[in-house]
Amino acid sequence: MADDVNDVTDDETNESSEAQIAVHWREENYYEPPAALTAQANASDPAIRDQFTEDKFPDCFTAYADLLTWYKPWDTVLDTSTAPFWKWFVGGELNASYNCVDRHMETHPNKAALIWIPEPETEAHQAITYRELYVRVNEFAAVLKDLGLKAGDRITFHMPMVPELPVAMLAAARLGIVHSQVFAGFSGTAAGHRIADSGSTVLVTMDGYYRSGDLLDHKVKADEAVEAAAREGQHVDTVLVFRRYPGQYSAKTPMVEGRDVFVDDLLPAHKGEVVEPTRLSATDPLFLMYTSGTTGRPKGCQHSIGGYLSYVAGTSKYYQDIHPDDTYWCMADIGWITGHSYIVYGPLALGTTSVIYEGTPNYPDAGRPWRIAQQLGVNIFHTSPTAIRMLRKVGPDEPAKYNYHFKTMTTVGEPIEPEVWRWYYETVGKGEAAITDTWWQTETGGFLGSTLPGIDKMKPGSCGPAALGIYPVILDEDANEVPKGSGKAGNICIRAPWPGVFQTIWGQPERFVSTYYAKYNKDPESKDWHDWPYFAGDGALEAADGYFRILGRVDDVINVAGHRLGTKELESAALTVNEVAEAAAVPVIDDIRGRVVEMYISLKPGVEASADVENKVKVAIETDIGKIARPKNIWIVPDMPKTRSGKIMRRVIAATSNFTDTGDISTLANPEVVEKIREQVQSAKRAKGEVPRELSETEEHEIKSFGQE
Ligand code: 6R9
Repeated sequence: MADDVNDVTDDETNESSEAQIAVHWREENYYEPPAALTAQANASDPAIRDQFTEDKFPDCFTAYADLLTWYKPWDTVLDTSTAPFWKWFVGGELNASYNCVDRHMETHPNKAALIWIPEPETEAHQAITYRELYVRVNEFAAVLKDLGLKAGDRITFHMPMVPELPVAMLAAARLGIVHSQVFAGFSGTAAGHRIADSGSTVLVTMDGYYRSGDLLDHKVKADEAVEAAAREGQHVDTVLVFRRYPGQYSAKTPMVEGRDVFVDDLLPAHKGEVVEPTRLSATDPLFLMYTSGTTGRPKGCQHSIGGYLSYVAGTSKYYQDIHPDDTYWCMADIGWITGHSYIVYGPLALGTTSVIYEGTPNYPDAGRPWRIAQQLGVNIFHTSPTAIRMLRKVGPDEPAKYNYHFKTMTTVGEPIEPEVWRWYYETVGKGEAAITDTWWQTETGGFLGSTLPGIDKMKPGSCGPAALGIYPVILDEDANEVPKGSGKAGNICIRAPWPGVFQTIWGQPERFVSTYYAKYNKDPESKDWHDWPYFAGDGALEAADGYFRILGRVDDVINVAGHRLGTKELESAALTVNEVAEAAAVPVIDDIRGRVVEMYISLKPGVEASADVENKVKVAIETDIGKIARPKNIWIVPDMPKTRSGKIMRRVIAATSNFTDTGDISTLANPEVVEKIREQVQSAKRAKGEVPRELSETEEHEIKSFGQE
């Protein structure tokens, strides 16, 4: 496969030519890891790093694979013969469901595997023991088997944060069915595109779920999804509908005869049924996780069974410091990679207790997370900077009111500001917990950069050093290494493969190579991993102490509250509105959500600007992608600033939306429009009180280089 796809151009690596910027920021003080944590930590001796030095690569990662139970051990740790489609633990056989369920059921059946917290506080939480999980996973696997699904088939889930989701994932994994969970907050249409892309014939959903106090009708999205998939030529035979309250239908949308089935109607026929886990190859795919990129088509990142599961087990052990007796709560959604790796697969592979919360963190008030922590005795906590900023804003004094004790706390998804970090550390963590700021991606399966919580000093705003066995390098545009301590930023790359790295983009192997490997590859024929640095698409710099500070995306991706939204996807959605001639999405710095989207629209000749058109654009984006992508503002402008070749200059409108200097506009075909747009947008924003604070140097850089070709 690799041979004919290596000869490609780097069509998605259009980062700014000034990626190598000098970045000056105040060096933050170090915080020592808490002594009590170190005393019990899985990684308590700095000598652990010696086991992962480059001369021990790739064999060092067998320490992670050894955390799993294998039917058959591997013959080759790393096979690079189809570079850069790396193969880990080749020849090995295992089953992810067996590793996350059966083996713990054998040793500690009565321990809670999952604790589910419904959003309404009037509903009791549900603890699901490993034995119960085993029963539920087997019964649902029997349902899937009955539908004729088998290893290698794909299945799409569009499920909220309920225990039925991990049950369904583990049931699919049991049979080798490749699951693709789409975030429940995404629209039916977005789910439909992903069903079509993956070629799924079965969709699994739920009738409804709670979000901020409302019981949402979620089933309606299944109907939209099936239609959207059909438009792309993919037929869905069966929609399996879990009911939020078994036996009672919570949605208004009718069931479709012959296609939709309630899962709770099917289960009794499979009561107590056992489905033997399928022996699968380590290199078989476990799941797809879709994410956004530079083009409109989402990327189905394909993760392997053996490499991925080893990597998330190993990193959960050393970086989250998970022990079997811990109560671990990651507040992320399972619809994102964080939930797959660090709610379901990592923690369950280690046999711990993983908490799942249905709702929003501040429902019914900003004390909710800390009440849950107190009630369940959560001692490891995991969330995003957006959630921390929001909880800090709405309830800065809430954590002190509750009696809980965290030993480690993770943050993931976006850079965290030092002030926010300090609130997390002092107020949420009560000064007792280590913070791990973990940098990684959907594509990478697990952490790439983070401190080891029991060993390393923390530095607010930096993720810390490279994770064990990960060898990053910062390269400039000419592939020169940007030395650590130089105060200069560049493109962060990972020199060597690691077991958690995704295997390919489902159905788009050329794009896999061109987006992630072509940029710094000198010989497309090379079978030597040294020739294939992984291009992460993030700007970063390395301080003299070897700690990395991640600056953000260098491609056309807008990171909203830790969720990656592709500008092309946003723009294509806007362009489905008949009146719209052109659309451009840009990021705006936001104190809670990190970045939010603003959309610029120009209309077809003869069409008048109106609130109606604005509304249509908003609805189109919500329908195509989901409410999460809803733009903060939609600006209907007379014309877009363009280059002479007709390309929209996104950096100019981004600067306008963020009240920063638009930079050089002398090369524009229509420079006069810039002033007009500025006047229109900035006066409207002033009137709404939306003038942002002064931007930091790196924020300013991001805005100024946004969308630059
Ligand atoms: C796990 C996840 C990946 C992008 C990534 C980067 C940003 C993630 C970060 C961070 C600064 C951190 N990012 N963690 N930036 N500090 N600790 O978030 O995956 O949704 O694919 O996003 O998020 O820009 O490239 P994903």
